[in-house]
Amino acid sequence: MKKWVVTGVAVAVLSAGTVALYAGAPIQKVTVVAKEFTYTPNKLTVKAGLPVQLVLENKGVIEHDFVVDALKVKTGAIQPGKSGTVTFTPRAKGSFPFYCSIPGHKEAGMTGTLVVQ
Ligand SMILES: [Cu+2]
Repeated sequence: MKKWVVTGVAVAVLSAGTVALYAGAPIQKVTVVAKEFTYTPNKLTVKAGLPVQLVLENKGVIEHDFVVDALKVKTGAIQPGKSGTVTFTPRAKGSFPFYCSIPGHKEAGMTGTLVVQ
C-alpha cells in the first residue's frame, strides 16, 4: 500500500515536469556529430516557426564549428570531445547550406544542408 502511494507521487511529479517543459513552443532538438571532415547527419530537417536546439558534438581530434550563414547560426569553435549548443528559430522555409568555418574544413567536405519545412 505504501509503495503504491510513493509511485503515484513520482508519476505526478514527472507529469508536472513534462507539462512545464512543453508549456511554451515545443523545441526541436537536433544533434549533429562533427569529425574530420564530415557531419553526421549532413542533412537536417526542421519545421519553420518553431525553435531549434542544435547540439554539435565534436568527436574529432581538432576543433570544429557549425555555421548557417543564411540564418545567422553559429556555434563557435567546439574543442575535440566537447559539444556546443545553439538555439534559433527558422522563419522561412527552404534549403540552407551549413558548413564548418575552421579554415580549410569546408573545402575538405564539412558541409551539409538544413531543410526548413
Ligand atoms: Cu571542422
